[in-house]
Amino acid sequence: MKKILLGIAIVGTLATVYNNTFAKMDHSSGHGHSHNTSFNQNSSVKEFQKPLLLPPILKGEVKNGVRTFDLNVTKGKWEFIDGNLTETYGYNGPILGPVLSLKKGEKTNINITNNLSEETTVHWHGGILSQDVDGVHNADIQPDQSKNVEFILNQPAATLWFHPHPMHKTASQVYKGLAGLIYLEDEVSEKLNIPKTYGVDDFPIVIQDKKLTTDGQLTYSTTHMEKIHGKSGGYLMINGIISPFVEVPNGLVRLRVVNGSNATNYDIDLNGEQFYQIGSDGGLLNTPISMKKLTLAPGERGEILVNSKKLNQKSYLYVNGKEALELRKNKKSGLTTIPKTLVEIPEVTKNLSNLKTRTFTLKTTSKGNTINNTPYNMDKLNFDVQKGTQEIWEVKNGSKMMDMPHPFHVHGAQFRIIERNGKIPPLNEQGWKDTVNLNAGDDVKILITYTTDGITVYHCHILEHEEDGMMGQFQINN
Ligand SMILES: [Cu+2]
Repeated sequence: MKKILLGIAIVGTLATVYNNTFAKMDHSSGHGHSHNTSFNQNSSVKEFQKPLLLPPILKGEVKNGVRTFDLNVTKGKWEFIDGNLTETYGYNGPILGPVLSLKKGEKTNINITNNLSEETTVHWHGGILSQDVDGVHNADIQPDQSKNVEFILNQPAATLWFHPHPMHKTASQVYKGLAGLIYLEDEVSEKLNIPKTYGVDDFPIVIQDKKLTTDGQLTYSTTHMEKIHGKSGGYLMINGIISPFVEVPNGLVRLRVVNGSNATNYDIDLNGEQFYQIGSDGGLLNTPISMKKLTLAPGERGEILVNSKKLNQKSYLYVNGKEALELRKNKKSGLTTIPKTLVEIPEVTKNLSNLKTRTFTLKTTSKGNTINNTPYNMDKLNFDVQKGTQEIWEVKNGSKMMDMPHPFHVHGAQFRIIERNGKIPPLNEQGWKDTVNLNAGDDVKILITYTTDGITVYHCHILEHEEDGMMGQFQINN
């Protein structure tokens, strides 16, 4: 009898919280853009009591020089809120996925099994890969089917990630939990004296926000407003945990931050304390960049070094002004010296005037989401290019009325930002990028080189915009 009563009491508490959620949702959608997203106050969650989830880091099994992995796309249950099980998706587990530890130039073989009751694909975001393995075209894996994918990543060490990319199901499957990381290392990154002990001084930090329904589920649907503004708000979480803590050594701590949200831009800071950005989407930067705030749009990554010696015993990583992760110092000592230089990134040549320029205007209107006023058509190529050529792409956010940011993502390439609104981009945007954020009215020029084969897509990484048509495709001719 007592037990039953207790059960009712818990349900009662949850219901209150979820009602709160709805109040917040209405508030945030009414105010529009994701940049000012308000998150739940987490009154149902004991803050900073749960440790940060550390996904297993897999080195695979080397057979005949090929590093092989098994990746099972599964359904699961996850306790976002204490005492409530939410139905989720995950790779090899109930939520998110493992970290695949890969080496540049090495043959990688991944055996994917789909244990969902709907089709899925796996896209290797940031990987310079051709159509046959990119996980977009003809890539559907039906329920209970397997697919074997083999590729070589011949690109600098970087923190990449993988997520589903099936037509019209990308947003819902990512939202339900499918996202894993790739730690790509090379000879340069292995020699650098930076934190690299996984779970000790080197941590994956996947930031997301998700709304739970009144019965605590992640049921995915989009209102008309969410098609315009993206699905944003609800509970802020790091690696699938609301308000976790992590123990860090006294010294340098490396955080590999991934914006894994569907539609929310995150401003990340340490309440005014300085930190250093050492990596962007496609690799390490030339030199560590001193910063007090890092902004990441959906799909973007940023690696940062935090010197915990300068922090209190307990301090916080803030996301959009909210304490998101408690950094708790343990008794271990860490590295103390930040290297002056990291990697050599070729300079973007000054003589770009003979390159062809293409223009892409991303626009959200009440009628829908388009690039160059055209919604995505899977049966139509928007243009074709010759393999090996370089072009300048001028990408514009034309959604002036809507004031929406659009993170522009290109598959199968790492590009460089040449100009942001007519100026040299900030230092932390001068490295390798596969996703570039455009605020309303922004005009960004990127330098892109085509080295892959087949049909490649580009799209807004607000997943609701992508699925509504803010995507295009082109053919790279051999
Ligand atoms: Cu967009």
